[in-house]
Amino acid sequence: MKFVKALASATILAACTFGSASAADLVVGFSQIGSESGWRAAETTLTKQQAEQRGIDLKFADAQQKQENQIKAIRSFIAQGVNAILLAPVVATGWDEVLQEAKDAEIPVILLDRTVDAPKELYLTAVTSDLVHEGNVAGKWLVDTVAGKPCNVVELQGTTGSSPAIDRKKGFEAALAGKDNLKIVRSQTGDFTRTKGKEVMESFLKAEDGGKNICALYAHNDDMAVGAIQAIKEAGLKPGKDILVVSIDAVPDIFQAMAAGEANATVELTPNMAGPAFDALATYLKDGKEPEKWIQTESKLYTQADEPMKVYEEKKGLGY
Ligand code: GZL
Repeated sequence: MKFVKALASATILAACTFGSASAADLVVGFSQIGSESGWRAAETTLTKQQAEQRGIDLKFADAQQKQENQIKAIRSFIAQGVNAILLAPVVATGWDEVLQEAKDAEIPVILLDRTVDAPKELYLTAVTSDLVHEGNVAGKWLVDTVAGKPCNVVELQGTTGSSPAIDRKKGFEAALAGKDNLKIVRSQTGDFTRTKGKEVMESFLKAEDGGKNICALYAHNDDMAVGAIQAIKEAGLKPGKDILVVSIDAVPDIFQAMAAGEANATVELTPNMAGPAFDALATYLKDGKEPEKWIQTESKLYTQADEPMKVYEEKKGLGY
């Protein structure tokens, strides 16, 4: 494998060295979590588009939300002798062994949109947003919006053990620290899906006097928020008014809800993580120059004041 690898890399390096425009001949394995949310589906679409534009042969594996399937896919990519691996890790732990196997095979791994609790030398770089900051922006929006009034908050967490669920919770709680008028009264995972988000919100409403005790919902992604909005309406309450709704991703559907007055704020997460990843990979393969360990993508707050239907139209075509 080593010899084949070296030959392949030499060919690629030669191509790159002589300034080939594309990353022709590159074979990259992509272990994707699944299609749990609109954002995830957009990330997959854009990753395939970015690969195609660059002449990269992308080997795609959908893990159906299971870490063992991701580990199997990575091992298969190693056996195929790919030139690099993209990994969107479903959870933060349990990656050291398989990442070491990729390193031993001299195959660089780039993390997309989530991080792992593993030594940084086991991956080339991570392309993610600042997940703590996203939660903090959402929390600060709520603090400013309730302006000192008492407010019981319910929280729909992302996938248990995933870095966004851990960090978005941390950031949100940091924003509420010291604000005695704001209290998180219920917090449970909705696994980043609409269905589960609706189900868990129904249980929150039942547990909190039909929702009368709830002033706001913080959802770790828009898909859970959209599911919860349905539950709030079915309980006879007005989402966006009786219960404020703040979430993260900025997918098109949350802007439709905002335009209808049923959602209040979202923090944008770009689904184009692959562009920066492929750029860093091309530089690394060409010059051997290692990128920073973290390539951070922007986070931007959107509210009802930001012409939601205009944003909806703009986003509709972008991979969603
Ligand atoms: C966050 C990303 C999350 C999105 C969800 O970086 O991993 O996963 O916010 C998706 O929509 O399920």
